[in-house]
Amino acid sequence: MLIKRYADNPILNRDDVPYPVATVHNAGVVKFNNRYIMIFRSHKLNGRSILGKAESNDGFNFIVDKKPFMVPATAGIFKEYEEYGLEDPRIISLDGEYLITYSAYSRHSVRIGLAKTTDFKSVKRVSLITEADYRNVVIFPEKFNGLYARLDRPHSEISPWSIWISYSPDLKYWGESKLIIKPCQYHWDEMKIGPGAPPIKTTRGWLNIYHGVFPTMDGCIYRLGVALHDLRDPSVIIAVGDEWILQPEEQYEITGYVHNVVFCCGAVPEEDGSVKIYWGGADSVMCVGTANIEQLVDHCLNKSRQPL
Ligand code: BMA
Repeated sequence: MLIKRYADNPILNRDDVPYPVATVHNAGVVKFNNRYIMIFRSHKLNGRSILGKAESNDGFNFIVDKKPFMVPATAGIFKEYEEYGLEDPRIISLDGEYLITYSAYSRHSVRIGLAKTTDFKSVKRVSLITEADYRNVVIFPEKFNGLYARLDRPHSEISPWSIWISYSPDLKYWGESKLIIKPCQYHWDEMKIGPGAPPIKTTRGWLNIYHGVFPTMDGCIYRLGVALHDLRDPSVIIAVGDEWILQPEEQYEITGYVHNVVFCCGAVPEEDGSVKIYWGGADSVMCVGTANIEQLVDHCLNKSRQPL
């Protein structure tokens, strides 16, 4: 087992939230002032999503804030593009700021919003960084040749949904986009893939924990896998692990708001070489497990599949 599930999973469910929600899932997590900050998604009782915040001393026991952290904007350009809700946040720390990317839903489809905070008390929206039909955008926690880099997941009607990379000088204008990993036919990630947690720097490359989807007669199964990107040029894929690292197996992953889902938006590397991986179970609850970072890198390298 590469990932050891925490014995007291799920670590958060809707009863832990002091305002009415149907779910607590798909959270970004970072360390801030030696505490763990989690920004999670919740469905409200009308089916639209908002983002909540929880804090922890140990990364396992979280207390949820009394009020939501981000709800759809009520003014400006964000109002128009967040009307249907905010989903699946990812958080990174870069240059003394925390950057939060999230899916912004509206009658005009889904695109990616970028917000910044320095204290997790106030949050400032920066820009809508994609056009329509993007989800799962994850920014690297380092720049490359002075440019920000992000993993993208545009939608397509003529090709399975895949992982791309793009760059920006200022977090606002993005380009130099390139396809880097595609789903693999008749394989656990054959239907679509998408970035999961922000990439983790290791001596052998950037470790990318991503999700892959397989269609069955009983609906889709969401699993997690890993890929390794070149340290200097993250558009170069060193390896993609052939086998998944986590699949829905526990009751809280198999049944819920959407069955058979493990979905990751955050992972926290620790100084002892372990990583805490956070995932939403069945789009209903938050879960955590621990893994050894070097073993995840070995998993990519020892048995790989083609990236494209
Ligand atoms: C994806 C997103 C995720 C969700 C997953 C499983 O398309 O909507 O937020 O966890 O489906 O329902």
